[in-house]
Amino acid sequence: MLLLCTFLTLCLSAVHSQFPRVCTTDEALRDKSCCPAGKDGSPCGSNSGRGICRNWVTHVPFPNLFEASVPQYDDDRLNWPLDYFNKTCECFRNYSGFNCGDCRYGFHGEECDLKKTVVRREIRELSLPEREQVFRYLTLAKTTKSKDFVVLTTEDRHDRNTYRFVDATIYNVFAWIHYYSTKPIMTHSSFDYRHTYAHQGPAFPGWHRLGLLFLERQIQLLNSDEDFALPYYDWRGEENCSICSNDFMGDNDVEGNLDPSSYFGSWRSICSGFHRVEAYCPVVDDESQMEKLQRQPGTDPQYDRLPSFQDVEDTLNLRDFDRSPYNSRATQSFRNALEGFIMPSDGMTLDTTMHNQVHVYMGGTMGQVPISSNDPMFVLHHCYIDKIFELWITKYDGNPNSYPENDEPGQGPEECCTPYFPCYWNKDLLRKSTDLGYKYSTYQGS
Ligand code: KOJ
Ligand code: ZN
Repeated sequence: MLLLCTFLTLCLSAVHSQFPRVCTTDEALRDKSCCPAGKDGSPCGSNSGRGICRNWVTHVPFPNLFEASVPQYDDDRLNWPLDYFNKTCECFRNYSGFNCGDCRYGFHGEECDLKKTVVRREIRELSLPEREQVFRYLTLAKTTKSKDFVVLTTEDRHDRNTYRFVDATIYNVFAWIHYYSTKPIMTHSSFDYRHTYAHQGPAFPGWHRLGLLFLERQIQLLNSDEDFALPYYDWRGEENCSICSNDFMGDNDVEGNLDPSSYFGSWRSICSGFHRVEAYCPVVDDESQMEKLQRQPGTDPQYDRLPSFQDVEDTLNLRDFDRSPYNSRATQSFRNALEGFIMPSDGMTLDTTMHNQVHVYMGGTMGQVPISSNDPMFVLHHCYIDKIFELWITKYDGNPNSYPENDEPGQGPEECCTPYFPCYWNKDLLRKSTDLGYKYSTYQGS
């Protein structure tokens, strides 16, 4: 019975992100078609009514970027995922994934008709065996090659002939997704640093929510543990990082090296060399070239504090999800205070607060946007950011209609959250977390 369950779980592999291995063959890329066979052998599982292969419906382009006076763009991520695929699976009912072989988040079972809700708890709420299990699962994800996904690497983003799809471990696919979203947008002659797909706009909370769902689901499948839930770190009012010790996320030396004997002491960062704007993830398959994780909590005198209880309360008092100009200068915007570009207390003064403040407080790997997701601290931090997002949704009855029209590339309400695949509309992540299969414990603080 156990064997059968394991077999079924493996067959229903989760397929929720770029790039599906089977869609990166020369043939699939040439045909721009990603409609792989489902379990029944037919494209998108069409013979068993799971889905169909369909032409992509084009989305509204980004008016600001395509005005006649601005340079031409040839960034592969614009109008996601059209540069790669214009034929994809449309899955019916609760089926999901690139071949409709999986269930939508929040559903399980052979017919994907059973609802489930896992509970994400504060890391200090877990017993020692529970915590060690989380760390074991994360380590297995860090060391197990993804069978469903590959990642993109190139030394020269302008030359498509140099693009290569290569193997990565499950955790590294997750880290790569964040890396890829943060690269400046490429024009024919230069790079546009003003926009990014996951940050500085209304997509920020939902984009990170989808990343966490992806990692959580991958870990559930890897361990045949449908109940697995990611933990969070509620950093409110901490005098120092109390989980930066060897029984939790690891101690570090004065140079910022994680203690080699701590759980994550031997982890290395995929996509080191991130500052090279013309490359995608240049360091991807040579272990020895990858930097080890670095962390220096509280050592930068400018950023030596974590946000307070009051900061979180003030952020939750901002009623508007986001406001014009929908970037890092938006005032009275819940999203911009949560992301941490304005002070929550007045919703106006530009400062490094909340989400950004925690990144720079941690320093090292966490403080560098393109590679921050390599540190599992990123996962715990972003789960708490997602909990605050969820508290806002509950307080103001947030729903997809609360998501604003805006001109940031890839951040429109009905644009695909970039680079996830298959497409999730940005606005569809602004909904109750129980609709997506999880909720948060009520943790009152330490
Ligand atoms: C890392 C990130 C991020 C912000 C910062 C600090 O991933 O989003 O560091 O500004
Ligand atoms: Zn981020």
